[in-house]
Order: sequence, then C-alpha cells, then structure tokens
Amino acid sequence: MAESSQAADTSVRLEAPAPPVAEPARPVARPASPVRPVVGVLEGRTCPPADLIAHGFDDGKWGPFLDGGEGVQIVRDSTANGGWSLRKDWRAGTHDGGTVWGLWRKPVQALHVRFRYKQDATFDNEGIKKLVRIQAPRYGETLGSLVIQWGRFGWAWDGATEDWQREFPINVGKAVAPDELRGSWHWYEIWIDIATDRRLRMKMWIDGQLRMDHTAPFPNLGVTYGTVQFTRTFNAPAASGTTWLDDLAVSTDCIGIPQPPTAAAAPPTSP
Ligand SMILES: [Ca+2]
Repeated sequence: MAESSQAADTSVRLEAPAPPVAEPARPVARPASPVRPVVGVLEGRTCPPADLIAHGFDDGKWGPFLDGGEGVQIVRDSTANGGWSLRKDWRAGTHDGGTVWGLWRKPVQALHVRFRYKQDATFDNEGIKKLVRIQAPRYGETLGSLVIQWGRFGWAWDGATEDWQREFPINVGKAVAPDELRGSWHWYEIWIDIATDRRLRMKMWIDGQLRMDHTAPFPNLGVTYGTVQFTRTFNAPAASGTTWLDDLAVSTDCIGIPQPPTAAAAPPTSP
C-alpha cells in the first residue's frame, strides 16, 4: 500500500511537477535599533564591547547563557532594557536556587562581570545570597563570590582559604545596603585579577560608583576563570520575593553602563 502510494506520487511529480511554493520574502537587514546601547562607560572611560560573553535576553531566548533549571524565566518586562529580563520568584525555606550560567572558551585570570539587577520593593535581604560566583571552566574551583550576607554586601575569596566565609565589605565611600536599592534596577560591575599569587585583587561598582576595592593575601590556586554563575543559591530566605536580572556580560576589559549610540557618537563639545 505504502509502496504503490509512493510510486503514484512519484509519477505524478515527474509528469506534472507542482508549482514551486512562493518563496517567502527575503529578510532585509535592518539597521540596529537606535535605542540599543552599544558601548559602556565606567568611571568616565569608554569600554569596548564585552569580548567573552554577553546577552540582554531581548529575543526572548537564553543566548549564550544557560538556564540552571531552578525556575528562572525569561519574561517580557517593560521596566527592563530591551523589554525583556530574567525573573526568579524565590521561596522562603532552607534554601532556594536561581542559577544562570555563563561559560566561555578563553580561560583568563582577570576579568570584568557586569549585570543589571532588581529586587522587589520589600525583598528580604536576610540570610546568605550568592549573587555572583566566578569559577574555573566547567563548574570548577570557585574563586570569588559577591554575596548579600544578612543585609549587607560582601565579597568572599571562597576556595582560596579555609576561612572561605571571610567577608570583605563595601569599603569605598558611604556603605550602601541592599535594602536601599530595592524596587528599582541597578548596575553592578565586578573586576577581579588573580594573576599574582597571594595578591588577589577585586573592585566592585554599583551604578558606576566604586564601592569595593580589596587586595587579599590568598593563593590563586592556579585557577583560570571560565564560568560565572548569577543568583546561585540563597540560603535561608526568610520570606518569598522576586528578583530580576538583565544585561549580563563578561569581558577582559571594562564593560560599563551602556550609553545610547547617539550620545556615544556625539562629537566632543570642546575642541
Ligand atoms: Ca533585556
């Protein structure tokens, strides 16, 4: 039955080929959106495009980042750059995870990690929340984590010392607490450099202002970085709440806060 049906079908095609289906119109390359930021600025310095990994989720897809399978959703978000962000609804309890993975091919010992982050207006900042963990390639040794520990920001060189929970606080300017930033988007950028053993370096900026600047006498363990995890695990969240992530990027140079191309391309005002 199937054979005769195929034969008949073939014969029909040979004798009277079906008219070709009209080809869909070729997509025409469109100019970049005029509102899409292309360059970033950090402390007055123009930064090149991120060279390791970057994505804003504005196509509704994960792009080069990986879903950790812990309930993070790509959502339409009128408050986010490009109209899309990553949303995670956290559950109160012993712990909850919301991992977003970023992996890149070129191992490095110095890099910038930049992201945009928002907590709901009443978000609970107690407990221990790993915002960013930077690691060797393929889920290897962790050497550097930005955390919120019991209501304050901290940096841990976890992996480098037995005393891995030793925390380095905000130490530049007036300390800012996570609670002060709830309810709106904020830019974060971390720089770490572990190229010199027992002289580990880091800086962290919030909304372009330097907030942390630490050097630590810990071993670098020969680690090269190839992985970053965003919003890894929140230990002991006392209350349920929601956070959003966007504009994730990792680069060997500064990344900065994106500026509209029109502003970036504007000629200097002074000769
Ligand atoms: Ca976005």
